[in-house]
Amino acid sequence: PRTIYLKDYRAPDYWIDETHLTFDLQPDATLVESRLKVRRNLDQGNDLPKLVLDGVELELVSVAIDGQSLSADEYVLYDESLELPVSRPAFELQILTRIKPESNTSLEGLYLSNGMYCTQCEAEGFRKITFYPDRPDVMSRFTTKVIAPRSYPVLLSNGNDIERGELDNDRHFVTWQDPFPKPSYLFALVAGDLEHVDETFTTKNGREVKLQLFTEPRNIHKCDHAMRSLKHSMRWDEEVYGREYDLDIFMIVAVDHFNMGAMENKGLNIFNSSCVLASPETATDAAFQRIEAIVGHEYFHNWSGNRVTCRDWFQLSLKEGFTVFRDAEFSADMNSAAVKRIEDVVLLRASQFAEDAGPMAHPIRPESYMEISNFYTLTVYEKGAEVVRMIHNIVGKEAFRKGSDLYFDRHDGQAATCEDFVAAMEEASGKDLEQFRNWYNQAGTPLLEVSDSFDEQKSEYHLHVKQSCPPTPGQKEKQPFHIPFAIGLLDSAGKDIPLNAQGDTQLVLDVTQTEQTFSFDGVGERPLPSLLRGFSAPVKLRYDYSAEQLAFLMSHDSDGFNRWDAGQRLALLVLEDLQAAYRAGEQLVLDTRLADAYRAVLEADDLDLAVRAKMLELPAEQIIAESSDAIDAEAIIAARSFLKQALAEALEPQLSNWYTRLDVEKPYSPSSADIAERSLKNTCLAYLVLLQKPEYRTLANKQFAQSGNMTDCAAALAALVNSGDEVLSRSALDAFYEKWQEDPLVFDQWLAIQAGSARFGTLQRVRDLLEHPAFELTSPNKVRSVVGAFAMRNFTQFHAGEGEGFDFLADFVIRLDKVNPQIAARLVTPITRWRKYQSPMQEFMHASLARVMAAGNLSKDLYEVVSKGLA
Ligand code: DPP
Ligand code: ZN
Repeated sequence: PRTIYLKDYRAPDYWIDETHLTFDLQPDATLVESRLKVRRNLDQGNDLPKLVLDGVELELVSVAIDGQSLSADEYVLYDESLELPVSRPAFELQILTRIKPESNTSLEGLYLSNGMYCTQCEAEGFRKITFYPDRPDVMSRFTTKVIAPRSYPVLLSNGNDIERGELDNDRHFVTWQDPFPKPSYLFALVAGDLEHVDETFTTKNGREVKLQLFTEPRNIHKCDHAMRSLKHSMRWDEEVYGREYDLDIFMIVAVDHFNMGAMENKGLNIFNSSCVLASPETATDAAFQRIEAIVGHEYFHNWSGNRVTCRDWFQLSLKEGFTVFRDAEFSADMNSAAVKRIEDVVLLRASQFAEDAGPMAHPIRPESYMEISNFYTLTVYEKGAEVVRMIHNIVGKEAFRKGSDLYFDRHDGQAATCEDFVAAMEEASGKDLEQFRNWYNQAGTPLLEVSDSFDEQKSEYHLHVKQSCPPTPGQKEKQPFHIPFAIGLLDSAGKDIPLNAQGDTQLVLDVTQTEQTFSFDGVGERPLPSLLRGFSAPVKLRYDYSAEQLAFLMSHDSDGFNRWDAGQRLALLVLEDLQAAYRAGEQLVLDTRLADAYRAVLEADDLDLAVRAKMLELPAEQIIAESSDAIDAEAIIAARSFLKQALAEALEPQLSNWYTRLDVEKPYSPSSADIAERSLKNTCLAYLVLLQKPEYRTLANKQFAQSGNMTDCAAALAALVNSGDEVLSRSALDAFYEKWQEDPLVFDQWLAIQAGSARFGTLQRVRDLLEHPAFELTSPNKVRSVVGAFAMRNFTQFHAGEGEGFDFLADFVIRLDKVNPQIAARLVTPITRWRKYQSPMQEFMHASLARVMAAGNLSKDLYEVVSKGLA
């Protein structure tokens, strides 16, 4: 495969002013007629170079220019493109192609999902529909006529429905017109036997917008939450960003087979059903919150993505990083802001840091790719959002809003770059972001090493900060970053010390050099620093805290995030000691300082319940792994599972107390207060079932059998499955299956609980699940629920034995690559990180990865990830 470079970007030779499409839908032979108004881009010259259109897996039926059909010797048809002669600077091009939605399992382009036609065009799926300049800087006005048998009553595309009618042979059609020019990746089409719920939204300027959510009839009762979330999003974007919706209709369609979470097609969002459908009986709190976040995310794209789109795919973070930042702030406003921040940082530390330290590491604006699908990553999305958050924090809230207004106004209707965004922020705020731009160019997670000194005589306190960034593929040396470093200083009573004449107790230090010292005077006693408050930059922080100091911060820091983070750091210290003891063959003993700190968390009377639950969660294995240079999986597993068990024993009275207090029956609501209660209750339950006591298993069993909502039911099931009680687990799993086998989204949870269980999800069990009659290799949700849950979220069982799990993954990925390359390339990542592991795990992983390569004939997607993993 060919590598594409950012430095090679060139504006398009031709514009497409209008795109007229007609689809005659048939499962094995859909005809796509496209009429394009083509115009020479005169900025590129007055000559008339050949017109090159992208096209993949298309059957070309005919081509005509201004009504003259071309014969086969007048054009050149390549594997992935069509080259046409041009003799006029403006002309109409007519192309007829035939495609087979039925056999399209890649889920890019036009395909069938449970008998429903749908599309996914981002990033480069449109070229599987028709020949087209499939690049985001070519924006065109689309008119789309959809023809289908009447057994597909609902026919949708982007924009407004302008005409409909009946045709012969029991067929009908609907024509849609989108008044906003858009790139091909935002095109969408849906046809099916769908029901819908309708609502209206009145925009701030009094325009009525019709909101419609389409699903298969069996799911129609699961739309309320998404609809409510949509209205909240629309209001929020008006209030916080001044952004109003711009069409008369906004539609969301739920489909079962979908590679991503959802897609922001103009006026017609298409969602993975798992990210839109929910009812209290079938969806967990986490799902409710995910739905709110994703509905918001896709809606927010209408401005940050659609009205202002990306010039090229290297700029992906322009829309994704910004939109993730927007949806994170939306979720924070709708729910517990502290918990949202904690969850985002956990994701970053557990998964993005690993990406930044692995063979696919890339800056949020990559410099090259073979397959762009591989760059829809945590780096582009989550780190990209952190970069926008840093800008927000550097320029301040008001200037940020001015900057975003300027950006939207200046680039409305354009395909923009990351540079355009930073420039708008710089201009609106008057802040110099020159050095800050390094965040866009450089990969890797920076490390901040902090030490301090106190001059008692002069009452002066000094923070010494050193920054570095490890080498990443293609980038050995890094320039220093501009890192906003939020800090506070605590006195011995745990109170914040004023840090300047104005009495501020928190400052954001501008770390810009490799080494820097910050001084504070008038400090009466040696303070305890609270560093990187609120996770003010996506970096690793090293400061030599003692266990006692961390316990002190856990109960006194005025920054809620840092209270939680001190707990994480303390747990990591303890886990490090336990790993060392395990390796030395010593008996593992519980560090009572951690038990005391956790007890204080349980007993504190001022602590938010949701934050309290988060504070009782030990760092995930991936986070522990990330904090060591050479991962010793066995020691990590032994240390963590010992610690969990020991904490359960030490804190039994408090845990059981909380469980009893919160175990009250009430109608389900996804409010943050109720979510907090369920979260703490189920955290306690998860600890309690580890004690070999029948009473707690009875409790779990009772909760499993009696709870009326999926949050409590699934938590109880997971607790039982993790308890190690084979009989109870089996019978609960069977009962769950009996009850929910007809609901694919609940069935997915049944799969994931098993495949993801440290106790239950063994390799053999995972193999059995793949053989389950309801498992489908063509369903990304099912694949993620079994193989994703095992290889990415079941550290214990995936790393068990002598690499059998890695071999299994290799075989599976080779098989999946023939069906769905995008998902195959994602799933293989765990074994591409082999370099970070100790021997012999490292050799096992490497051998499995090499086997994938040796299988040969890999898709571009999988080839890129595997070859970079082996390089
Ligand atoms: N659908 C994906 C997202 O919204 C890609 N744009 O992030
Ligand atoms: Zn997005």
